[in-house]
Amino acid sequence: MPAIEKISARKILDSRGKYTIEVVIHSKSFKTAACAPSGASVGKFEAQAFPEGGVESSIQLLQNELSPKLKGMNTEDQTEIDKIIWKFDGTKNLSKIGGNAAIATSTAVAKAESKSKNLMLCQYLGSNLRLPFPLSNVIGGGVHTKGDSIEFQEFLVLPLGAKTFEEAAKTNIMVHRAVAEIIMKTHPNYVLGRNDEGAWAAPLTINEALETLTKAIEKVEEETGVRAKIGIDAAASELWNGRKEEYVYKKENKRLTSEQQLEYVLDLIHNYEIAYFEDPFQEEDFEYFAKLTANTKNRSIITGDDLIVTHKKRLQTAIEKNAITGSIIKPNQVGTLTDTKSTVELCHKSKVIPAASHRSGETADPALAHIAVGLNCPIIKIGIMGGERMAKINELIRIEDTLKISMSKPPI
Ligand code: 2PG
Ligand code: MG
Repeated sequence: MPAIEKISARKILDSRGKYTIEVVIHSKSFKTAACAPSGASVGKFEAQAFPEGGVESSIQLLQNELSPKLKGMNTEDQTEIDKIIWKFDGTKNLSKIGGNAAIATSTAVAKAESKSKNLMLCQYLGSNLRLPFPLSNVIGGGVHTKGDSIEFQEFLVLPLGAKTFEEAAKTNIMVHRAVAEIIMKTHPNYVLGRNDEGAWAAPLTINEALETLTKAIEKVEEETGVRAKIGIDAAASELWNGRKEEYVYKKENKRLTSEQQLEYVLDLIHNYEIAYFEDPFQEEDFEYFAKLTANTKNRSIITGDDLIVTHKKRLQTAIEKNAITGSIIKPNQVGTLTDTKSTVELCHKSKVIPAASHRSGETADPALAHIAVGLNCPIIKIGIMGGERMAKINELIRIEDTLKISMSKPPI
């Protein structure tokens, strides 16, 4: 139960080479640090990562104004500390201090408390701990990929048949490798590169990507016996032309109305057995999310990311409208651990599957692994390659090895 002596912050670089913030809580006996990630496909309703003045302005405010307010407070008082952060900020979207400064502070407080109790962060955050299934980006497009990339942002793998986390992580790596081998055969003239999340970037069509991924999953299942399914994050807000009310697929040269998008998504789910579908519609369209959900019960986890932005109120709306069966949980979208926790609690209460998620611009902070386990999220959306993704994967392997806990029940 350390008392906060002061809070300091510095700017560090994220995996995209952009500045982000690291916050350090100083107490008498030790210091704990936490870093915040940043998104590229940012939801309109999420907390603003940095204020007008950028990361420097966050640091100044945090050190000169917020730190004195939190001085002397006990790191046990997470809820109270998070309340003070909101009160100090005074805006609806944390635009004064920045959502990234807020979440890094909030997480560093929890780390300090768990350290003082000699617990792993996940043990401090929750009970009945289970390991999440890693939902991982294998082929990438959208705003995470440069050039003439696939319109959907992410083609993911979900290793539902894995018995341990380590086996699940290994399965995803094997699928990632198999995809490269297949593309090298089908398109021998391509040079393959990796995008912001370590997914393969290749000028494939949506169908080609799905066929490649299907073959790769089958090949790996033949070798290992581990069953896996495909997931998609369409990040459809990025495709949406609000003025014309249509989804624009530039590369595929087509424009779809919401009704046509619904048919298209249903076809994909049917043809490729897509077990997880994130943001199939733009971030304000609860209605079409609900239509899709009504048509896909038990077949695919229809998940809101930009739709929910980890906000309890938006989740409540989605629940009332039966719009989703899954919700992305990105702590920096909402700004504090207390808010993150209460959104996840509402998910559990309402049988919505919470998927703890990384951002496309990440740091090596492994906290997300603990948040996923501690808050009982059966899915963690995380990449396959890259040190900043591995930091979380390896942390989950450590948690599995240290606590000897089992996997969550497969979410679908
Ligand atoms: C998403 C995320 C992570 P970003 O849309 O789900 O994959 O991307 O961090 O750019 O919002
Ligand atoms: Mg998303």
